[in-house]
Amino acid sequence: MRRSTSTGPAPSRSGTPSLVYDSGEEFEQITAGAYPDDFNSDNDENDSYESRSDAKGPEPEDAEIGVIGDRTYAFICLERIGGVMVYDVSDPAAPEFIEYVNNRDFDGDPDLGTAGNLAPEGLCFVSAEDSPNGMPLLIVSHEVSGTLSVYQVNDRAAPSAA
Ligand SMILES: [Ca+2]
Ligand SMILES: [Ca+2]
Ligand SMILES: [Ca+2]
Repeated sequence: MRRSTSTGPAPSRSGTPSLVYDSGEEFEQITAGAYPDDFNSDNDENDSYESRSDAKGPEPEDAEIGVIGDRTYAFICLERIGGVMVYDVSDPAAPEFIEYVNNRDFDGDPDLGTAGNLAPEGLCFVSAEDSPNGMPLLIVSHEVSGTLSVYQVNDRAAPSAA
C-alpha cells in the first residue's frame, strides 16, 4: 500500500486474500482539491509543493477501523501532506469517501512549532462505549510535531451543534 487504500477479506487458513477495492489516485485527487498550492507537500517543511510526488505521494501510513452504530468506517492517515481520510467501508466493495481532515497549518513554521500537527503516524479508534465522553474518538499521533490529536467522531445523522 503506497498511495491508495485497499479492502478485502482477511486471509484465512484455507484461502488467500482477494482484493475487492482499491482507491487508486483518489487520495491525491482529494488532497489536490483541498490544498492546490501544497499538493504532495513533505511533513517537515512548508512551501514544499510536489516534493513528495516522486516518492509515495501523500504516503498512507496507518489505517484503523471503527464501528459507529450500524456503519463501519476506515480512517487512513497520510504521513506527508498530513491529515486523515475517512471512508464508510460498510460495503467493502464500494467504500464511500466521507471527509478529509487536516489540522496542519501550511502558514506556520515547523521549526518553530507553529505549523500544527505534522506527520500522522499512528491511529487509535476509541468506541463510544469505551470513550470517557460517550462519543467515538480517533486519536492520532504525529511523528514530526510530536503531538497527539483527539478527534470526536460525530454521527453523520445527528451532527453536533458545535
Ligand atoms: Ca512512512
Ligand atoms: Ca511508520
Ligand atoms: Ca513515519
